[in-house]
Amino acid sequence: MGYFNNQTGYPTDILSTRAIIKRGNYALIPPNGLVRNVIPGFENCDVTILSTPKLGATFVDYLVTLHDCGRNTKGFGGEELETFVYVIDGAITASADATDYPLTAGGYLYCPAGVTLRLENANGGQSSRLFLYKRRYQRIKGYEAHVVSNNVANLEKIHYEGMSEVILQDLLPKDLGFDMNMHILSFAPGASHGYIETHVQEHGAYILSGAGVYNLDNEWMPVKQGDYIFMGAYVQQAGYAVGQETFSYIYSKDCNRDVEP
Ligand code: UGY
Ligand code: MN
Repeated sequence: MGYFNNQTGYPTDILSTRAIIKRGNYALIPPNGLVRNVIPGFENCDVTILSTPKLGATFVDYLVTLHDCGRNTKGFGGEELETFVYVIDGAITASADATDYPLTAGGYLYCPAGVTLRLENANGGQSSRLFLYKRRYQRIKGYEAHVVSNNVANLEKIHYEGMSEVILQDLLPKDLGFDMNMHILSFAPGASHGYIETHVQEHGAYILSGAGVYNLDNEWMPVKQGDYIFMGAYVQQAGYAVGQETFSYIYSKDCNRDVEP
């Protein structure tokens, strides 16, 4: 149920949810239960805020539906904020300051701090869905990030840690000017991580396809396309793909910076 699935009104069964919220640790947020958040600058859009500092994240993630004439032309991001948009489905024009980037499904645009991101639906009257991210940029002397736009269809498919059934795609350059990256990890049915990870970096992950059984904080739970997962610093994490389809998710990861004691 919920606006995101066009299922509102009287319930047909006992109210229940798969959502699990462990602030500062991890969260599993399925599409049922999402609500709209009004954010100045977004017109003809449904916006849902996902991870925030209130959940324990150092970044903010959003799901955005741009309806007919949907747009944010006021600008998203700011002086010290880096932003990233990924097109889940549909077609949009994204702009980095005055430069336009037409994006279709799988297309993305990264704007470094100080470059404003603008969004406009371009899907012939149909809606477009976006995964949107922002974070306070951690500057280091001598390095700069820059605007990046591409489509995942053009990216190298890397065998993840030697496993041909698990494919990694890096959406941003491995350049010290970048303090974060976006990746897509895709598991063939039956494939899994090689081990349960424990690391300081945080992730915000949106499941693009398929289904899996995922370990968060050493608990196994079913997850599927449309679910969002926040993984906080150090939380145990790994997954198995189940069913017939490739289990694939896009996720952010902070990188290339030391930690202040
Ligand atoms: O890059 C990562 O840390 C990634 N393998 N984590 C994850 O999939 N949960
Ligand atoms: Mn990880």
